[in-house]
Amino acid sequence: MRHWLWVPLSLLAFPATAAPILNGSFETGDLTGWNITVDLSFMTVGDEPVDFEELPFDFFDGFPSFKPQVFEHHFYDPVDGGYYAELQGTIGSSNDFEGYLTDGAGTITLTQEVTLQAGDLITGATALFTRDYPPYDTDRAFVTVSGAHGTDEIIKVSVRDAFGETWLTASDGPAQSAWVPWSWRAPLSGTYTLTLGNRMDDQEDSYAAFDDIRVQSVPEPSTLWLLTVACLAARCHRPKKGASASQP
Ligand SMILES: [Ca+2]
Ligand SMILES: [Ca+2]
Repeated sequence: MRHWLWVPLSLLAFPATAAPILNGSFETGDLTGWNITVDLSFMTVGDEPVDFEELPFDFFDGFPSFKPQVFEHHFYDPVDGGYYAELQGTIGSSNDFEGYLTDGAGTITLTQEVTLQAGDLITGATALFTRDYPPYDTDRAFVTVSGAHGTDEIIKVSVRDAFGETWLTASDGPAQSAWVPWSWRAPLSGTYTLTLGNRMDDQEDSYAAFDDIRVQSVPEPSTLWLLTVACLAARCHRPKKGASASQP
Protein backbone atom coordinates (compact mmCIF):
# COMPACT_ATOMS: atom_id res chain seq x y z
CA MET A 1 0.00 0.00 0.00
CA ARG A 2 1.26 3.45 -0.76
CA HIS A 3 2.46 5.28 2.32
CA TRP A 4 0.18 8.23 1.66
CA LEU A 5 -2.81 6.01 2.25
CA TRP A 6 -1.79 4.86 5.71
CA VAL A 7 -2.68 8.09 7.51
CA PRO A 8 -6.19 8.66 6.12
CA LEU A 9 -7.04 4.96 6.32
CA SER A 10 -5.93 4.69 9.91
CA LEU A 11 -8.11 7.67 10.78
CA LEU A 12 -11.12 6.31 8.93
CA ALA A 13 -10.79 2.76 10.21
CA PHE A 14 -10.93 4.01 13.79
CA PRO A 15 -13.21 7.06 13.78
CA ALA A 16 -12.92 9.24 16.84
CA THR A 17 -15.41 8.22 19.49
CA ALA A 18 -17.76 11.06 20.29
CA ALA A 19 -17.84 11.96 23.95
CA PRO A 20 -21.10 13.87 24.38
CA ILE A 21 -21.44 12.70 28.01
CA LEU A 22 -19.31 14.58 30.50
CA ASN A 23 -18.04 12.61 33.51
CA GLY A 24 -20.25 9.61 32.70
CA SER A 25 -18.12 7.32 34.86
CA PHE A 26 -17.75 9.90 37.67
CA GLU A 27 -13.98 9.55 37.54
CA THR A 28 -13.54 13.20 38.48
CA GLY A 29 -14.52 12.03 41.96
CA ASP A 30 -17.42 14.47 42.02
CA LEU A 31 -20.58 15.34 40.08
CA THR A 32 -18.97 17.65 37.54
CA GLY A 33 -21.14 17.85 34.43
CA TRP A 34 -24.38 16.82 36.14
CA ASN A 35 -27.25 18.99 37.38
CA ILE A 36 -28.87 17.98 40.68
CA THR A 37 -32.60 18.37 41.19
CA VAL A 38 -35.01 17.38 43.95
CA ASP A 39 -38.71 17.15 43.11
CA LEU A 40 -41.31 16.93 45.86
CA SER A 41 -44.19 18.16 43.71
CA PHE A 42 -46.06 14.88 43.71
CA MET A 43 -46.35 14.60 47.48
CA THR A 44 -49.96 14.71 48.60
CA VAL A 45 -52.13 14.95 51.70
CA GLY A 46 -55.15 13.01 50.62
CA ASP A 47 -55.71 14.21 47.06
CA GLU A 48 -54.20 17.63 47.62
CA PRO A 49 -50.60 18.65 46.97
CA VAL A 50 -48.60 19.35 50.08
CA ASP A 51 -48.55 23.01 51.08
CA PHE A 52 -45.23 23.12 52.81
CA GLU A 53 -45.96 26.57 54.19
CA GLU A 54 -48.91 25.19 56.15
CA LEU A 55 -47.13 22.28 57.78
CA PRO A 56 -46.72 22.67 61.56
CA PHE A 57 -43.00 22.08 61.29
CA ASP A 58 -40.16 23.02 59.01
CA PHE A 59 -40.34 20.30 56.42
CA PHE A 60 -36.94 21.09 55.00
CA ASP A 61 -35.22 21.21 58.37
CA GLY A 62 -34.01 17.70 58.78
CA PHE A 63 -36.83 15.61 57.39
CA PRO A 64 -35.99 14.98 53.76
CA SER A 65 -32.46 13.90 53.17
CA PHE A 66 -31.38 13.81 49.56
CA LYS A 67 -27.70 13.24 49.16
CA PRO A 68 -26.03 12.99 45.77
CA GLN A 69 -22.56 11.61 46.36
CA VAL A 70 -19.67 9.94 44.58
CA PHE A 71 -18.02 6.93 46.20
CA GLU A 72 -15.01 4.70 45.74
CA HIS A 73 -16.91 2.11 47.76
CA HIS A 74 -20.14 2.26 49.71
CA PHE A 75 -22.94 -0.18 49.04
CA TYR A 76 -21.27 -0.98 45.74
CA ASP A 77 -17.91 -1.05 44.04
CA PRO A 78 -17.57 0.86 40.77
CA VAL A 79 -18.33 -0.91 37.52
CA ASP A 80 -15.67 1.16 35.76
CA GLY A 81 -12.69 3.01 37.18
CA GLY A 82 -12.49 4.14 40.78
CA TYR A 83 -15.77 5.97 41.41
CA TYR A 84 -19.53 5.71 40.96
CA ALA A 85 -22.46 8.00 41.80
CA GLU A 86 -25.03 7.23 44.46
CA LEU A 87 -28.29 9.10 45.06
CA GLN A 88 -29.56 8.69 48.59
CA GLY A 89 -33.21 9.38 49.24
CA THR A 90 -34.55 9.47 52.73
CA ILE A 91 -37.73 11.14 53.80
CA GLY A 92 -37.54 9.60 57.22
CA SER A 93 -40.47 9.42 59.58
CA SER A 94 -41.49 10.93 62.88
CA ASN A 95 -44.61 11.33 64.95
CA ASP A 96 -45.00 14.82 63.51
CA PHE A 97 -44.39 13.73 59.99
CA GLU A 98 -46.40 10.54 59.66
CA GLY A 99 -49.92 11.00 58.41
CA TYR A 100 -49.23 13.97 56.19
CA LEU A 101 -48.14 12.03 53.18
CA THR A 102 -50.19 9.48 51.35
CA ASP A 103 -48.56 9.07 48.00
CA GLY A 104 -44.96 9.21 47.00
CA ALA A 105 -42.46 11.42 48.67
CA GLY A 106 -39.72 12.63 46.41
CA THR A 107 -37.33 12.21 43.55
CA ILE A 108 -33.70 13.18 43.35
CA THR A 109 -32.09 13.26 39.94
CA LEU A 110 -28.89 13.95 38.08
CA THR A 111 -29.47 15.32 34.58
CA GLN A 112 -27.26 16.17 31.64
CA GLU A 113 -28.01 17.34 28.13
CA VAL A 114 -26.36 15.24 25.44
CA THR A 115 -26.20 15.77 21.69
CA LEU A 116 -26.55 12.52 19.78
CA GLN A 117 -26.64 11.36 16.20
CA ALA A 118 -29.37 8.97 15.10
CA GLY A 119 -28.19 5.48 15.93
CA ASP A 120 -25.84 6.46 18.74
CA LEU A 121 -25.99 4.02 21.64
CA ILE A 122 -25.96 5.08 25.30
CA THR A 123 -24.94 2.37 27.76
CA GLY A 124 -24.53 2.31 31.51
CA ALA A 125 -25.18 0.41 34.72
CA THR A 126 -27.64 1.01 37.57
CA ALA A 127 -28.29 -0.61 40.95
CA LEU A 128 -30.49 -0.13 44.02
CA PHE A 129 -29.77 -0.66 47.70
CA THR A 130 -32.91 -0.30 49.82
CA ARG A 131 -34.12 -0.60 53.37
CA ASP A 132 -37.68 -0.70 52.08
CA TYR A 133 -39.37 -4.00 51.33
CA PRO A 134 -42.13 -5.62 49.31
CA PRO A 135 -44.91 -4.92 48.68
CA TYR A 136 -43.86 -1.28 49.10
CA ASP A 137 -41.94 -1.13 45.89
CA THR A 138 -42.27 2.56 45.08
CA ASP A 139 -38.58 3.06 45.74
CA ARG A 140 -36.64 2.72 42.55
CA ALA A 141 -33.51 3.67 40.69
CA PHE A 142 -34.28 4.74 37.16
CA VAL A 143 -32.82 6.19 33.98
CA THR A 144 -34.87 8.13 31.45
CA VAL A 145 -34.06 10.02 28.28
CA SER A 146 -36.17 12.83 26.86
CA GLY A 147 -36.02 14.40 23.43
CA ALA A 148 -38.06 15.35 20.39
CA HIS A 149 -39.45 11.80 20.28
CA GLY A 150 -40.79 12.04 23.86
CA THR A 151 -39.52 10.33 27.00
CA ASP A 152 -38.29 6.76 27.32
CA GLU A 153 -37.66 4.94 30.57
CA ILE A 154 -34.48 3.05 29.82
CA ILE A 155 -34.24 1.07 33.04
CA LYS A 156 -35.99 0.77 36.37
CA VAL A 157 -34.60 -1.15 39.34
CA SER A 158 -37.20 -1.28 42.11
CA VAL A 159 -37.50 -2.78 45.57
CA ARG A 160 -38.96 -5.83 43.87
CA ASP A 161 -35.79 -6.25 41.83
CA ALA A 162 -33.56 -5.73 44.86
CA PHE A 163 -35.34 -8.51 46.73
CA GLY A 164 -35.43 -10.76 43.71
CA GLU A 165 -38.21 -12.93 42.48
CA THR A 166 -38.90 -14.46 45.86
CA TRP A 167 -40.18 -11.20 47.35
CA LEU A 168 -38.81 -11.76 50.81
CA THR A 169 -40.39 -10.02 53.79
CA ALA A 170 -39.38 -6.98 55.78
CA SER A 171 -37.53 -9.08 58.32
CA ASP A 172 -35.16 -10.13 55.57
CA GLY A 173 -34.19 -6.58 54.55
CA PRO A 174 -32.30 -4.53 53.66
CA ALA A 175 -31.56 -5.78 50.20
CA GLN A 176 -29.57 -4.74 47.19
CA SER A 177 -29.74 -5.52 43.52
CA ALA A 178 -26.78 -6.42 41.39
CA TRP A 179 -25.52 -3.86 38.90
CA VAL A 180 -27.98 -3.94 35.99
CA PRO A 181 -26.54 -2.99 32.59
CA TRP A 182 -28.75 -0.96 30.25
CA SER A 183 -28.63 0.58 26.80
CA TRP A 184 -30.67 2.90 24.59
CA ARG A 185 -30.26 3.87 20.94
CA ALA A 186 -31.14 7.38 19.76
CA PRO A 187 -33.93 7.27 17.16
CA LEU A 188 -33.20 10.77 15.87
CA SER A 189 -30.30 13.20 15.79
CA GLY A 190 -30.70 15.96 18.33
CA THR A 191 -30.30 17.08 21.90
CA TYR A 192 -31.56 14.82 24.64
CA THR A 193 -31.83 15.09 28.41
CA LEU A 194 -30.45 12.07 30.23
CA THR A 195 -31.84 11.64 33.75
CA LEU A 196 -30.51 9.38 36.51
CA GLY A 197 -32.87 9.21 39.46
CA ASN A 198 -33.99 7.79 42.75
CA ARG A 199 -37.68 7.94 43.54
CA MET A 200 -38.92 6.91 46.94
CA ASP A 201 -41.97 6.79 49.15
CA ASP A 202 -42.25 8.43 52.54
CA GLN A 203 -40.47 5.82 54.66
CA GLU A 204 -37.31 3.71 54.58
CA ASP A 205 -34.35 5.03 52.65
CA SER A 206 -32.99 3.86 49.32
CA TYR A 207 -29.75 4.41 47.44
CA ALA A 208 -29.60 4.42 43.64
CA ALA A 209 -26.21 3.78 42.07
CA PHE A 210 -24.97 4.72 38.58
CA ASP A 211 -21.73 4.17 36.69
CA ASP A 212 -20.00 3.58 33.36
CA ILE A 213 -22.30 5.77 31.26
CA ARG A 214 -20.94 6.27 27.78
CA VAL A 215 -21.94 6.77 24.15
CA GLN A 216 -20.97 4.53 21.27
CA SER A 217 -21.25 6.51 18.06
CA VAL A 218 -22.09 5.00 14.72
CA PRO A 219 -19.92 6.22 11.80
CA GLU A 220 -21.70 8.81 9.72
CA PRO A 221 -22.64 7.78 6.16
CA SER A 222 -20.12 10.22 4.73
CA THR A 223 -17.39 8.57 6.79
CA LEU A 224 -18.39 5.13 5.57
CA TRP A 225 -18.35 6.37 1.98
CA LEU A 226 -14.87 7.85 2.39
CA LEU A 227 -13.67 4.63 4.00
CA THR A 228 -14.99 2.61 1.07
CA VAL A 229 -13.32 4.90 -1.45
CA ALA A 230 -10.03 4.82 0.43
CA CYS A 231 -10.06 1.03 0.63
CA LEU A 232 -10.76 0.74 -3.11
CA ALA A 233 -7.96 3.20 -3.84
CA ALA A 234 -5.57 1.20 -1.70
CA ARG A 235 -6.50 -1.99 -3.55
CA CYS A 236 -5.96 -0.35 -6.96
CA HIS A 237 -2.53 0.98 -5.97
CA ARG A 238 -1.25 -2.27 -4.44
CA PRO A 239 2.03 -3.21 -6.20
CA LYS A 240 1.87 -6.46 -8.10
CA LYS A 241 4.01 -9.36 -6.92
CA GLY A 242 7.47 -9.24 -8.37
CA ALA A 243 7.07 -5.66 -9.49
CA SER A 244 9.86 -4.45 -7.20
CA ALA A 245 12.21 -7.20 -8.52
CA SER A 246 11.99 -5.70 -11.99
CA GLN A 247 13.17 -2.35 -10.70
CA PRO A 248 16.77 -1.49 -11.60
CA1 LIG B 1 -16.69 4.96 37.38
CA1 LIG C 1 -38.83 4.01 50.82
